[in-house]
Amino acid sequence: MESIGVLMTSPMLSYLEQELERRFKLFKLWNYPSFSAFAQSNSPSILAVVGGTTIGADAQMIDSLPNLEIVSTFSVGLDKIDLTKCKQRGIRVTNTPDVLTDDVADLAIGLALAVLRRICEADRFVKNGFWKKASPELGVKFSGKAVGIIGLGRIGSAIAKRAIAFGCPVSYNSRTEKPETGYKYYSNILDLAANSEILIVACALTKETYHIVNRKVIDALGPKGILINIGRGKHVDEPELVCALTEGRLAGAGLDVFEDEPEVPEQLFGLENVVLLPHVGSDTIETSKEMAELVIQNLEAHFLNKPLLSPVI
Ligand code: 8YV
Repeated sequence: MESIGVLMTSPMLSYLEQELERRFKLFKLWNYPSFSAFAQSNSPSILAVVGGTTIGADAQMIDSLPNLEIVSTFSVGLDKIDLTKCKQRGIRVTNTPDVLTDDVADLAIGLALAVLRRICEADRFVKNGFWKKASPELGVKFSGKAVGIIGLGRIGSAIAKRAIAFGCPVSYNSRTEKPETGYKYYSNILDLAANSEILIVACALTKETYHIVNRKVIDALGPKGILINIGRGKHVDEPELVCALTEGRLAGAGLDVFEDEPEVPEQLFGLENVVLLPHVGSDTIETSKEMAELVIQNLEAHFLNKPLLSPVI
């Protein structure tokens, strides 16, 4: 397979890079001044694209690669891939489901605990030497709080399982009701928000879920509510969120993702009721390696004419 041209769109994990380099003819997009500069001399060589959450495979990229056969993304999220175009061109698409579910669900609960129990603030309190002079602020109890989950797929279900273990009643909104779960279903997101103390975004980003958390949803969650986002930044109307947090219309937020990441609204930097993470949902040593293996195994299966391990298309 050493002669098969694979385009990696951005630096993701050095292990993935090394393994792709060992097996294929790897092109690293970030070594070129622009995509067009890369495409001018290399586009016919590319049979596979390995994308991620920063750069996937958009219409322009797909159109410029006449021999593209497969897009294998180092992510479960598919929002950076033009799936319609891939379908039209008969290009296969794979992602990395299941292997990252536990980590992302763990982080959602971790963010909720961090915001409510003021873990980051308390850490700074100790490290800055304030403990000898003052008392830390009281936190808010997490166990037993009403948790609302937007999207009850693999990750949403794993969050629900964890929340139940904390004694939290769970309700959810998703495209279809899942009566077998026993959790309360709200077909209307406003009703879900109004009946939740902690609202967690765990759905896929699609045209339908863009800005699913808007001003109305934030106001329904209310001044005691906490928003946790481990989905995508574009699920939330960010200026509205910033406004609600600074005006005290929302109690706090735990955010792993942002609308224009790595840009983060600076107004959030000074807020103690907000915990900000640099999109690290699945970033553990164990899971990153499993995601990389899945990316590689999907590519190898494709080029050996074997069934794909995690096909999307
Ligand atoms: C990131 C994710 O890929 O899989 C996804 O869709 O958003 C995450 O798992 C990961 O955190 C890369 O940094």
